[in-house]
Amino acid sequence: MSDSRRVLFHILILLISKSWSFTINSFWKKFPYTGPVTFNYYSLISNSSLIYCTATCSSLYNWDQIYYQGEDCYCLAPSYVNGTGMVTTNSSMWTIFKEESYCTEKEYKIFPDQKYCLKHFLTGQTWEDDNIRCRQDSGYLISVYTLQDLTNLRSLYTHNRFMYIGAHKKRNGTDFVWTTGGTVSKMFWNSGEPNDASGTEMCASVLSYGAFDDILCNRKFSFICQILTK
Ligand SMILES: [Ca+2]
Repeated sequence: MSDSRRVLFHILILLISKSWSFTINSFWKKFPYTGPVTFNYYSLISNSSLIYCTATCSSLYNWDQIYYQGEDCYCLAPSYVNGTGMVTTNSSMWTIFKEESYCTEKEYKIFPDQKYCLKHFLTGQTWEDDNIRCRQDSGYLISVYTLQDLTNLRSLYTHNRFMYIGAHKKRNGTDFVWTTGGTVSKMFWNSGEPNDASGTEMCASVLSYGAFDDILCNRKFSFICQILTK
């Protein structure tokens, strides 16, 4: 093998090993977060190229990181709720869709036009605990993208106390983002909110009349879980 061919050969091997190791090792623990953190936002784009995945995650969803394997692309972002939690490697973090029959089994109310079902849990814990409870049902703390979503939420919301919803703020961020993706529309916030009153109001809640307020994440509030349906 000539010198130039040898160099080319080594470059080729390097490229192959790099791409192979990316596929194998591009896992959650690769992400450069040093503190305790839970990845709470995620979205799956099937049959995606790595380039499309990268561009879409960063521009469309403003996610912090991606996980790309095979041709599936996961957009991810960490949450920093009170510095608690751990890096999660559980594949159940990824977006899950269920059949409507699953909602029926779990006693969720089905909203077929919006392709989700909802259930109100009267006894709530912290935002993170409520979020975990929804995940146990393969669901999410409720996201509100439209006025119809808000109407659906209020149809189940029968008390007059705060309730956690599925949005919170990224560390150093100014926008509240939904766990199912996207930012919270300005029209939903109560007048003067989000005001970050204590400097640590990282989680979103809804008031009985349907307006949002940013509040502390460690309060204990009831919540609505949302299961996305096919
Ligand atoms: Ca507030």
